[in-house]
Amino acid sequence: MNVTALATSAPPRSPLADRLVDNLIHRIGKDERAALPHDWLAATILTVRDDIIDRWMASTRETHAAKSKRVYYLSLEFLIGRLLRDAIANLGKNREVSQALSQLGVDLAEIEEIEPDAALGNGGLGRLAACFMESLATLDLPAYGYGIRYMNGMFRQRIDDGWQVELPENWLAHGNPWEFERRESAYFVGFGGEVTGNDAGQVHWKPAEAVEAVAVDTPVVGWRGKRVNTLRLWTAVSLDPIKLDKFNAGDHEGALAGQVRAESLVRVLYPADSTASGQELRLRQEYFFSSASIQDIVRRHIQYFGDVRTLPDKAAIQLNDTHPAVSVAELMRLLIDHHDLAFDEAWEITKATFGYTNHTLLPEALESWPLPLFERLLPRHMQIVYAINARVLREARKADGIDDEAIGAISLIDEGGERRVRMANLAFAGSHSVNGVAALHTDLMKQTVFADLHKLYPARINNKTNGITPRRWLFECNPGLTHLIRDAIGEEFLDDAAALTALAPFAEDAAFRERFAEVKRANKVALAAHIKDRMGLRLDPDAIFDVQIKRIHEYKRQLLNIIETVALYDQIRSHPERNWTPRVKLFAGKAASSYHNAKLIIKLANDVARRVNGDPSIGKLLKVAFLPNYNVSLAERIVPAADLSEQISTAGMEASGTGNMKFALNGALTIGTLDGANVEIRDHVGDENIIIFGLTADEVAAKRADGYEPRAVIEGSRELAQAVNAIASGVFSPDDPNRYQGLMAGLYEHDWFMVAADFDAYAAAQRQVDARWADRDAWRASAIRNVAQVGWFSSDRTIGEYARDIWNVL
Ligand code: 26V
Repeated sequence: MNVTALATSAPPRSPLADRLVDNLIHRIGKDERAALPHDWLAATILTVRDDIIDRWMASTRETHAAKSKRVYYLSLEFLIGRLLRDAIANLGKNREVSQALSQLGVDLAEIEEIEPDAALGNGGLGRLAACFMESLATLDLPAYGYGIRYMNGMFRQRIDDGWQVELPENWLAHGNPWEFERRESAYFVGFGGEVTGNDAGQVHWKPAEAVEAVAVDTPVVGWRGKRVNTLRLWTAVSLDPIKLDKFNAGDHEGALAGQVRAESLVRVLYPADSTASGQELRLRQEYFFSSASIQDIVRRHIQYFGDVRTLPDKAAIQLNDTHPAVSVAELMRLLIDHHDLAFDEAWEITKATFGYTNHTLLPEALESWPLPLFERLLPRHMQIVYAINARVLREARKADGIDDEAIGAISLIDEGGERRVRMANLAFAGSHSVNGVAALHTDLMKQTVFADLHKLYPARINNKTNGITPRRWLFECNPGLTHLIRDAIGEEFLDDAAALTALAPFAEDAAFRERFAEVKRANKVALAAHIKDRMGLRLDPDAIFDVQIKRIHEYKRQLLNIIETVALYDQIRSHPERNWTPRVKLFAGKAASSYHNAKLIIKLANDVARRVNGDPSIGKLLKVAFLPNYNVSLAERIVPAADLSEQISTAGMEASGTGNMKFALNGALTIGTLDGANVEIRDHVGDENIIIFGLTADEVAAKRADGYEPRAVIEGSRELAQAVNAIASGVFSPDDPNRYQGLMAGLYEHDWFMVAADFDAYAAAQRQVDARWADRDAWRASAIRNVAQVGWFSSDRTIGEYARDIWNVL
């Protein structure tokens, strides 16, 4: 036997490879030969996790030793996506792990692809929470995220004959090696019952029902593994999981009813985003996680610092929208009923501890609860809300320039019609800081929904423009571009995204532009292969990849994009002799299951795709695809491959947007309205490197006030009228010609989202895109300038501002 040959065919395994095998055998219970890809995934996660745990404990010890102030981010959504690639990248172990696995005959990229995508959120608000967690760890700030461990997160979307079908996403099916259940960190959370008082003025709440909230912790690794923080998600356990008497009497279901009821709290994420959902279970979820989190925070504070009155010095609690707003009343309850503080002192502590971030001004998304429901579920909190309200209204009466109408708007109780508790007013009153998520949005908060509260507390509202983590949204999703940038400007941008500005001069460098274009093309080829594989559709990587991916909502105006696509299709057919720019229109996004028009818009995109893609006279000039099941992982594939980013909401309606930032960072040009953070993106990249069109927020407001008549607008635009009428008359739905009649009639009758008003400007902007694309050097230079100028939109910058201005931890 040839000993040398044997030795070279089985090279020595690295210590890491040995650890991988050890974990595979001893923790997964499989040997190398029997291991399936999922077993390798689990073994890899456990191995990487071991390194994380050491740093995790070190981080906690450091925080204790330094007696640091902690940041608590309360959010009903954390859209974290897959964790393995992110953890490996942040630990700087990419090469080491992939080499160790390849020694074992396993491809790292392949197992990364089978990790389930943790979709514990709907959209922007949830993804922002995930980016913030990563930046908090990166900036070495001691922080905890608090939320719910949904057993089923966001639904999985299937497209059946063009229609959205919702299926449960079983992300925990193979277990979750990232998480640690902490049985010892458990709290009672009560609901209902009654409140009694004694002669000493003490109040006692006796809930009718209670569940136990149990902590489940996931480590969050910062860039370069500097710090590991905790994402603490609550699960619910029945206090009486099985009633043995019932079970023994043969009532097997009744015996388990308690556990089923407890579990219902953590079963599903509400699959709505900006649509109202007035359901009792939602309020129960909000209180469940708020109460457990506030109890945990207060317990930790007492344990380390002894005195609840120093809470604001050692804890900053940020409310991610109003979903955790009942926390304000919960902290008041604990301070007054359990720690014997007077109301006034409790109130000062509460305000000094909380900050509130608003993420939408859409009236249907502003949470309010019917008073009888709130009172029945949370009788003690109802009393506290009344007491807070009395105090706020007393302050309002004393202030200058606040009339009765303003008092009505400031009140925590909406008295118009059925009485309701206004969660935004509760959050505003109970916080020392209230922030918007982009400059325009913050101005609109002051002018509209919060105008009177702003008059009463003029120092409270401030702006913190959103950001995205460059680790996930550049380094991990676009390694090609990352390497190219590093070759050009060195490594500083890896630790400070603002240093990307050094790339700007390379826009003028022909050789660099060429390499930049090669990277983009490779990303497009990879996406095209994925789409070919999944949908059987062949795309031309040299066409413009024109992308709109986000939740489907009328205000985001996917309909504007689709109607323009139809108009373009018409134009190409009428003038085949013109020099058309080949385009690929990509759409992806989920619609709230109860949102009829949003689901119809998905069907329309699919109907248009079928017709256009099947029309041989169009050839490669236009292709349309609706990619099913949009989630974080799909975004990570699409974003690096985009040429054109559609950010076309009705001005004044998109609070910020964060997809806009991801695309610009990956070298796509934006076509967009002056809405949300688009305004600031334009300020950073410059007018020449973005395509802005359409009405401004002020113009939209003025048009609405003046009485906008969309019919006249549609009839005045030949291109628009033809497209709308074609859709309405069933050209794209021959199987059901009336399918889109109602949707199109809505445009004629009210067009609340001003699709018609902006159509001509949008179509003209698209032709301007074609013209720019024709000048390849100019397009590429613009794309490079986008990359160079949007480092400011790093969530590190955003978190730095929160830390300094709101949390006082810098
Ligand atoms: C509202 C509701 C209402 C009831 C049922 C469930 C549910 C879930 C989420 C929401 C909040 C919607 C607000 C939201 O997602 N806002 C988005 O926040 C992003 C981060 O700040 C921002 O970029 C987007 O512009 C904004 O739409």
